[in-house]
Amino acid sequence: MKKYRRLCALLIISMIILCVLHYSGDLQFLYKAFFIPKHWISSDTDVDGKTHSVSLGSFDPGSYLQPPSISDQKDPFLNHAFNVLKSNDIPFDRPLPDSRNKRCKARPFTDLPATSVIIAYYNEARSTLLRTVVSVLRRTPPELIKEILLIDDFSDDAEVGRLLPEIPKVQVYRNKKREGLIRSRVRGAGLAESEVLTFLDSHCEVNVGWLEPLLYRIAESPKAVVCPILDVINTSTFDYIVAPQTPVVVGGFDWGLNFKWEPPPQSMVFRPEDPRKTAVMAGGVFSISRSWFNKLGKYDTGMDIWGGENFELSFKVWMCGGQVEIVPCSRVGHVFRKRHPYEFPDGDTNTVIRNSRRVAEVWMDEYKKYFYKKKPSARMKPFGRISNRKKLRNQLQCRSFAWYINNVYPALKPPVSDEVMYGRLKQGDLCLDVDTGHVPIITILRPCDTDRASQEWSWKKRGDITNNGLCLTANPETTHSYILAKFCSQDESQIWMERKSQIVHNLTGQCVDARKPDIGLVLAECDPNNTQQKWILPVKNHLHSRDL
Ligand code: UD2
Ligand code: MN
Repeated sequence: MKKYRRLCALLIISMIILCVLHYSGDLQFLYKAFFIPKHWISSDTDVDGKTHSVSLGSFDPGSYLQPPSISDQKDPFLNHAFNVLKSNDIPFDRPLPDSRNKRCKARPFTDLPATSVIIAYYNEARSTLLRTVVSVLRRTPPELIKEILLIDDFSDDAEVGRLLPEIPKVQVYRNKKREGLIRSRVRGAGLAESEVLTFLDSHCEVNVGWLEPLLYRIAESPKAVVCPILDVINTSTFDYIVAPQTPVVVGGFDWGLNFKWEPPPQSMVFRPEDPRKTAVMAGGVFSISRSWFNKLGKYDTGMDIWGGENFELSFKVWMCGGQVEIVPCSRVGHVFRKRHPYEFPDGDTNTVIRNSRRVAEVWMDEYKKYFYKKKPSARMKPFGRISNRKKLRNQLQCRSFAWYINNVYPALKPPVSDEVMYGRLKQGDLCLDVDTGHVPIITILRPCDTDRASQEWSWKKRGDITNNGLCLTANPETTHSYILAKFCSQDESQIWMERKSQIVHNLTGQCVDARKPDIGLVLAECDPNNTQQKWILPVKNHLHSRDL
């Protein structure tokens, strides 16, 4: 009996010791040393010149990285739009040339917040994905990285992510269906526990001291959304090509919402270590305070697969009181590809146009007409509901897109246009609209509705009032004093003048009158006292004459 009691006590004590070892972070190394075979690698030099050991836990890179598939051997660019054979040949923990300006090295950073790294991936190559993760662990002081959250966007091969959580700090979440990078990142952000979120693409390599200047800037200015300079990893050779230090390029775009790199405005003088304002971010690699990201409504989860989310986030950051910046002391390499290596369920053009249209409709106010001018087919593409995103913008009390253009991106000039006015032609809460249920199409008054594009009229210098290729038309002989919407023809019947809030028909000298709101708008003798002839017109366009 005594013997039995002693055995029990021994068992309990050893279980307690095991539990302590298991749950105590400090002693975990002892526990793991005994129970799990471990792989260790050495870190690169941190920003302060020190190194640390990086544990890969029980993860074995050798068995993770697999021989190339037959199709990869036949054409190494086929599946990933980069040379996957070359990538597989390069060590997963390779050294990189330190691409920072010398002045970046001397800067001490203390009291930085920690970050969660979020990487969404879809059918990424194992070698690039692993190099992305390992580069983060090797080039970041451990206390600054809380976790690395990988969101597998329902890749064909679920195994790619299955072994990675053996690496300490790495967690993998697999979507139940393909969601696209936007909803995948939002999922990652929802799981993240740190104060700061840092997003990376799944084929990056972070360089020495990449994170500290980003976190430093956010600690200093919590509404700053900060991007590193992106160095180029060559798609064929996987050479790491250091982006030139001068000029540092910043993000810009054209009215079709196509992103481009540009030199910063010439008037700006910078020290090499100063953050630079950028009108938009490239999209994939940046840090943002988690609470700021949440307050801004994260990303628009109505957007699919790829594209447009960088505009949505950049516009709202600027318009709602923050700023988007490039921090030149932070450097991250990225494999820039020439084509999408994956399919888009709805086609890439359709998807990007749909996403861009959501951005234009929610954020670009009257400037969205320039987007449609550049992408006429966008008008025909359904883009889902946007009322919640508009509500969000109202709640946040964000500034106008005109403010954004004038203050953040004055280099983007409106296209030359012969437009004098653009917007709604109103009587009280009613707006001039078309009734397409009739042939010919009649014009009517309808309750104003910002979602109805048919209420947005462009009044040209010559006098035509047009919407979507149709012009207000009245001809006493053919339209019987009704005002119709007909294809624009440059005809006299389509010329209108403004006179003291009245819309006067040039041919007849009569006025647009809403006396029969149910039947349609008509021409009638002008009467300055008739309220049914009085219109609230949009402000005159001061932009159309600006030089380009
Ligand atoms: C750029 C951005 C990218 C994103 C995109 C616009 C950089 C370096 N890259 O395109 O981050 O902002 O512009 O949307 O600024 N992915 C998924 N699910 C998908 C498709 C992609 O998870 O359905 C992942 C993909 O594995 C990658 C990331 O999203 O990690 C970005 O995709 P990409 O590398 O094809 O985009 P990129 O670099 O051409
Ligand atoms: Mn990418």
